Amino acid sequence: MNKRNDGWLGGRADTWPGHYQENPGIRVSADVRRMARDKHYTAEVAEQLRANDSAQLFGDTEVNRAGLHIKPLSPSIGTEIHGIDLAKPTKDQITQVLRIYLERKVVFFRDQGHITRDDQIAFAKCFADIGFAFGRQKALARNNSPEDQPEVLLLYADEKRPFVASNWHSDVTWSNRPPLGSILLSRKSPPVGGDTVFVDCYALWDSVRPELKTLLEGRFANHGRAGRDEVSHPICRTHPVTGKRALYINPTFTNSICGLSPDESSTLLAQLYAKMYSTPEHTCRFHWEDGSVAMWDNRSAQHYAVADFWPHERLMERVTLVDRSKEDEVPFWQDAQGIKHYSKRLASQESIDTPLIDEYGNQRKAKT
Ligand SMILES: O=C(O)CCC(=O)C(=O)O
Ligand SMILES: [Fe+2]
Repeated sequence: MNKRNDGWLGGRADTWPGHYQENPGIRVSADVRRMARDKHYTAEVAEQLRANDSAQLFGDTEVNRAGLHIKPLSPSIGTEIHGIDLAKPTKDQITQVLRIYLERKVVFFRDQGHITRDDQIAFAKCFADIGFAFGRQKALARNNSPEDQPEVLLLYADEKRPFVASNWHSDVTWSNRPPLGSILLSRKSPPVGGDTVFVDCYALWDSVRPELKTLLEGRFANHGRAGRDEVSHPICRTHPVTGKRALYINPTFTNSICGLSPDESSTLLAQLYAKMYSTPEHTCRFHWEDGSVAMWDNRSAQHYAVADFWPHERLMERVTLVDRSKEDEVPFWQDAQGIKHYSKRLASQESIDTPLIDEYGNQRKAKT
């Protein structure tokens, strides 16, 4: 009879030493091996997490001074922000929303059904420029926009049109300049189902094995969709504002890893996806009510709309955010020397003046 030799003792999963060791590490970039032998270090990590959780639960003086209350959906990602009217936010509230958004990767608001499309656009403009459904790409999505408002994307589903984005992705990674985020408002939510799940891509990068990180850092992957030339993006993407690193591949648009054979590439992608999408610790799940709003960061999170609400109606209205800085919206990987590495494959209509590298990560001199 075959015996397991991985230390599994049976019973609860957390009695498995491997699980015990990995578990605290899942929550914070801590050296789990050191934690296993250094009690003081472990106590420091625990203290850091307690302080972090308490800040997420109660907010800090800045949050409270802006009249906001916050509620984390999970330790890793997602916070509901209460006490704001998106039709008339104050300057302080915008500052705090931006801060929480960058830290938590997605934020949510409730009871905003009264806001008009113009209000939604005005709120979005407090943070970024407004794009089209595909960001800078002027092409409109196959879904509709109201005639006079091409910036608004209507995502409608019902018995006859059961469309929903039920696959893991961050938006439009088949473009050289994917939109940085979106603000999605539910005008009509199904009575049950139709939640959206978000995953923390910083945590996904942190949990890649160290030797695999070395292989993936500075490496690019090809992304595409039918009828378009492929583009490439760094697998490990540095967030242009927070400077943190995120795993930036997704099974919806990523076709292959540059510089590997097709077999090697698909095996490695399958391994990465298996790990990425089997860790509920890195996710949060948002249940929509009429008037709920989600504002997410495509650079640090992916999302999945759960397709379990057919035949009910679900109507969402989205405004797409693009970076005010044209340079920063092109995904890059920043190395230890601070050099930003961009893909060289910028289609002519999207090209910008930035230092470029080839798809294998070799730096090329920027034209000055
Ligand atoms: O409908 C949703 O919950 C999300 C849809 C989506 O993927 C998007 O708007 O980018
Ligand atoms: Fe999406």
